[in-house]
Formats: sequence, structure tokens, C-alpha cells
Amino acid sequence: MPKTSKSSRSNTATVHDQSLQRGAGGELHQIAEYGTPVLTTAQGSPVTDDHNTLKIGPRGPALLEDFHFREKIFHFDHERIPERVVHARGYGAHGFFETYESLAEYTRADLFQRAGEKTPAFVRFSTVAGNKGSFDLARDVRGFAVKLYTQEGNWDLVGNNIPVFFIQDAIKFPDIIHAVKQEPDRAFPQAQSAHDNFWDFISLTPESMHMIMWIMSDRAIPRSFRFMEGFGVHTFRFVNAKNESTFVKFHWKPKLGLQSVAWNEAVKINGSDPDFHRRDLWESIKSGAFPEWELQIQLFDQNFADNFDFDILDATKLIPEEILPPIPVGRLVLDRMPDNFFAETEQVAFMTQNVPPGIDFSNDPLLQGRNFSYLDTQLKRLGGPNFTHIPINAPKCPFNHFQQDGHMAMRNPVGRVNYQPNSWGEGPRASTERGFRSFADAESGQKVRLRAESFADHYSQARQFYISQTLPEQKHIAAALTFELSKVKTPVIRERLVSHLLNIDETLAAKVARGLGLKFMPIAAEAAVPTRQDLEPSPALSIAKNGPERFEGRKLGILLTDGFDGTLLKALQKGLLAEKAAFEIISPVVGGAEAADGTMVEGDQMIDGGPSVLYDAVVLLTSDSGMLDLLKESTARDFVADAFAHCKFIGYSASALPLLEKAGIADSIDNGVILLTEAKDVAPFIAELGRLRVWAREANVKMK
Ligand code: HDE
Repeated sequence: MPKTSKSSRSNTATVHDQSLQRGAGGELHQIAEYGTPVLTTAQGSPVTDDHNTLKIGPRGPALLEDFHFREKIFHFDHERIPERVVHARGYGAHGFFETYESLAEYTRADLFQRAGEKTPAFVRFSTVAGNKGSFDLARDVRGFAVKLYTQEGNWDLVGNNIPVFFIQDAIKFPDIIHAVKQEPDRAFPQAQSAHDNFWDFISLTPESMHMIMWIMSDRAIPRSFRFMEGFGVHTFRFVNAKNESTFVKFHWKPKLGLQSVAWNEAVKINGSDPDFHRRDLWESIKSGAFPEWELQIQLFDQNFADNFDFDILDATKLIPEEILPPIPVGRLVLDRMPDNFFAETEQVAFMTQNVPPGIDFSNDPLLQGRNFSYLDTQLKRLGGPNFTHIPINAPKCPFNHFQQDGHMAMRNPVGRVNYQPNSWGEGPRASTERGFRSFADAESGQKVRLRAESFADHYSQARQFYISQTLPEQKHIAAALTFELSKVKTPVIRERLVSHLLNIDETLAAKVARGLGLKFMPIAAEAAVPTRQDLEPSPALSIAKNGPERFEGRKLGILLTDGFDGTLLKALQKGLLAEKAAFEIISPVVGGAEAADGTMVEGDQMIDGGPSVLYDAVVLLTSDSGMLDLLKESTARDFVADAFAHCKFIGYSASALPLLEKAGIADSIDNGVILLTEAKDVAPFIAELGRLRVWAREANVKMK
């Protein structure tokens, strides 16, 4: 947030700092003063000079005995650990989960027993395909992994922001991931699914079609982590104290509603702020605007499962919320950033098999495979079996076991006893009463490598998703498919994909075929289940139908020039504060702009560094004289043209009209481009911002 006076710089070290001394070669040493901590080696030995290696004479050879240098460099050389094979780029935060009411009827999970119980939580959001250093606005699934430190052990709900998945059996996971990541010979494209290998695999994998509808929708380019849903995806089980089981699906619903960006916007955000999502989470938590989600659950019994149209073990299917309304059971609040990114966000080890008593697995073959993979991957990534000793991974409840030794062991069992049974009467013992007990489902059958026939309908829910979208959302899906396939060089892959689309929606298939310039329409792909079910639309699947209708939590970009109307700015600031929305000042120079009454307002961004794609809506507060300079600046034109093209609300003072002209929109002013003349215009303007986008404009700024 900008300040209206100059900020103090007292915390910033300058070359006038008294603690700075010059060494013989002119280098600056910062030396310890009374009360400041003394630099030491990792062994605790105080250091005299951290700028020069130990040498024979100032220009002589370096000495091997320089233990400080050796320790410093060797540690640096070992700083990297393998990045996650998927979900490498992520960002996390601490918080808590609060239970609304006891769920003892359904589960004995300790965290769900008492109303008002608060359970510490750590959440890591991520993209899937890109490397650790890739950009945030990739078109991709987002990971939504939640670690809940319950009083009966850690529960990891390792979910995504999309409730279904590409594949039905874990054995296909390496294939889909190989296909989506950079192609192995050329090592590109980075963090993009728009390439031959991905679409080749997809077009040969009909079970992925439902997920493809989601991943080509706006869900794959969320505005920020704060505005997306999370899903446990699989069917799990609740098990109560009487060992009765109820099936359960988990959903996280963001308090601020759902929101995504436009594709063209995503591409530009990646250029101007590749850390857009990280920064958003950091800024909102640091400013005290703590993101919040409600945990809602879909509960159902075997009878429901037997009568539902699809197999509840199939992770490419969901249960529409209209058929089985989710029940709110608690809330998740993120209120603290990690002290250190590596120690916490990078080293956090999520594992689907981390479940406390009262939560159990279903036979979903994807979940069963995951239960193997996550432990294995942590052993590799974190270097050994003692990753549970790392504070972010250690339970916060008492724990006792006989596991010992190994690399970096930090909590070996104390005393003589490290086995059971023993004659010493010491050490922990298993408890039939408190311990985890798997639900005793009766299983029998032949050993087979077979996919269940009940998994075979790949198109009905894909169509249901598509027809549940608003018109603009449907257009975005068609545009995304066309864009992605336009990057595919092999025509047969494009055609094969269109042949699947024909089984989902003929108009969609026709649009994509037209967009790609296909000479003829391929025949529809042969479906394993010939008759597609015509399912009712499910409004819960659309982002637009579940909008926030408030500007709370969003950010307004205010472009100022010298001579702007200070009363309008003050009214905007006040209105946004009341709305719990943020704003940034963008000015031709970062030093800021001077209002007509002589007040100086500091800028947060120079016009070059603050393109309109970084904001949910923009305002142009200018003056006639200020406009003369701004008109020479092409980024100012782009600022306005992009905001308009991305269907954003634009507020402007009358003097900004020439800039609207320069941006080519003066003749297309619609009800989303709003003149702000005096302070009383501001409240209705802010109320309008709650609509977030003027989707009706899209027809005028995009080809059909
Ligand atoms: Fe994962 N997944 N996954 N996944 N996954 C990993 O574990 C895996 C799947 C998800 O922020 C890995 O620690 C298999 C579905 C998230 O640290 C690895 C299969 C869903 C994260 C792994 C799946 C997810 C991971 C890589 C197919 C949504 C990031 C690094 C059966 C419900 C967690 C790691 C974090 C990470 C395996 C499919 C979500 C290799 C074998 C479905 C959010 O273990």
C-alpha cells in the first residue's frame, strides 16, 4: 500500500553505515558492533574475516587449512536437493483448521470430535508440470496439499484445484507426466502442455477427456491461490468408533469466491511478474487479509455408491454437488508465512498415506498407487528415512516408536529399549483401543490386470462439465483447445483430439476444427461405452456462476499523473479500505505523482513495472498536462488497451480521454468504462467492480 508521505529509510544499510570498514583491497567489511550477533562457522567458531580466503601473502596461493572457507563453499555446493518430480514449483503457508461441529457419528478422527477445535495446518500450493523456477500462470492443474497436525497424527489431504484426474490407474502416472513435461530430446517447452507429446498421449487416452475439459477451462489459470477451490479428488472413508464406514469426498471452498484470469492476461503476467501467485499469497497474509476456505464434504453410503451413474472409485468422475450437496464442516485459515522457504515449503513432505484413525482409503486404483509413491519420493528427495524429523514434517502430538539411526537422526529413542516385546517393561506399545484400524472391508477375487468396466464411460461427465459453463466460459475452452493444438505440429494428433471432442459436444468440436483450419471433420472416436448419458448441467462446475460479487481481496491499479484530483484518490482509498480491497499506485516515475493540491503520493510501480494485467481493475487519474507526457508512453497505451481487452472495469477522469483514444477504445466505451468526476462517483464504481469482468465486451474484442 502506498503512503502519502515519504517513507523512512532508517532500516536500510547505506555506505555511511558506521559498522562498515574498508579492507586493504577496498572491499567493505561489515563488522560486529556491541549487541549484534557474531558470525560463526557451522561449528560455532567465531569468524574474523568473511571476505578473504586464507593465503600465503595477499597475492599468494590459498591454504587448504582454511576451514571457514571450505565449510562455507562445501555447504553452498550442497544447497540443492532434487526438486519434486511433479509439483516442483510451489508456495506454502501456515494456518489452522477449525471444526464447526462434532462429526463423531461418522468418524473417530480426533480433529472432528469437538466443535471449535483448532488444528495447526500447513498448505502448499503448486503447479504440476513446470520446474521449480517456472512461472506461476502456466495453464496447469494447481496442487492444493494440506497437512493437518492432528492430536492423533498428521493427516495429509494432498489434493488439486480440479476434482478429477487425467488417468484412472496409477501405473499410467509416469506416462502422463513424461508426456506433459519438456520433451526429453529438446528440453522444452517449459511448464506448458501445448506440445505434441502431451496431446499425443491425451488423444490416445480417452479416459482423460473429462479432465481435459477442466484443464482447458479457466480453472487452469486461477487469479490466485486465494480464489480457487481444492479437492481431495478420490473417494475416502470415514470410520467411526463403532467401525462403521461412510464414503467421503473433500472439497475446499474459497471464502472470496472463484476467479480466474484471461489466457492473454496469463501470458503477460508470466512476463511481468512470474511470481504473481506467490506474491499475492505473501502480500495478503503479511497485510493481515488471511485467506480462508471452508471444508465441505460429500458423505454417502454403499447404497448411494451402488446406484450412482458412475463408479465412485474412478478418479476421472465426480459426484455433482446438486445430486449430493456438500456439507460445511470447518474452515481453514492461512495466517502465517514460513520463516524460511526452503526449511518449510521445500522440505515439507506430503504423503497420501498419512491418515489418522477415523480416515481410511477406498480402493480407487489411483489412490492406492499414490499411497506407495509419496513415501518413496520423499526418501529420494529429502535424502533418507529421517525426513519426519524435520520440524515441518514432525507430528505436533506425542509420538513414540522404535525407528532409529540413519542419516541425520535427531530423535532416537531414549534408553535401553528399542524393540518389542521386551522384559524391561519399557517402551511404547500398540493399542487396540486407540490405534489406527483399517476398515475391515471384505475383499476377494482373482489376481488380474484389468480395468473395471464401470470405468468405461469417458464422455458423459466431460459433456456435463462443458454444458454447465456460461457462454464466455465455453468460448474460453474452445479457444484454449485451439491454441494448444495450434502448437502441435503433427496434424493427425490434432484430428484425433477433435474426434474425441465430437463425443463431447459437436459445436465445440466444430469450433476447434474451424480454429485449426481442418479441411474436413474427422469421424467421432470410437467410444468404449457407445451411448453417452445426457446428464443435467451442474451450475457448481462454472466459475462465473459462482462469482464473488464483491471486490474484497482484489487489487485496483491506479495510474496517476502529476496534477491528478487528490479528492478522487482519497475517496477511492477509503472505499477500497471499506471493501477490504487493495490498490497500488502506478506513476510515470516511481517517486510518485503530485496532486493538484500539491500533495505528493508515492508510487508502488513505474508504468513499465505495473502493467494492467497485475490488477483486477484499473483507474486513470490524470490531468491535462500530465496526459501530454503519458500519451508519448506506449506502455500507458498498453495499460489501457489490455485492461479493456481483458474485459476489466476501467475508471477514468475526463482528462484521460485522449489515452482511451490512443488505446483505440474511445469509440467502444461500454458500461465497464466509467467516468469518475467527483468523489460521489466512487461508491457506485466500487460496487460495480464486484462483477470483476465485463464479459459482454468479449464479443467485441475477440474473434468469434
Ligand atoms: Fe501426486 N505426486 N501423484 N497427485 N501430488 C506428488 O510427491 C503421484 C495425483 C499432488 O506440495 C509427488 O512429494 C502419483 C493426484 C500434489 O509437496 C509424487 C499419482 C493428485 C502434490 C506424486 C499422483 C495429486 C503431488 C511428487 C497417480 C490430486 C504436491 C513430489 C496415481 C488428488 C505436494 C511429492 C506438495 C506430488 C505421485 C496423482 C496431488 C511423485 C503416483 C490425483 C498436490 O509422489
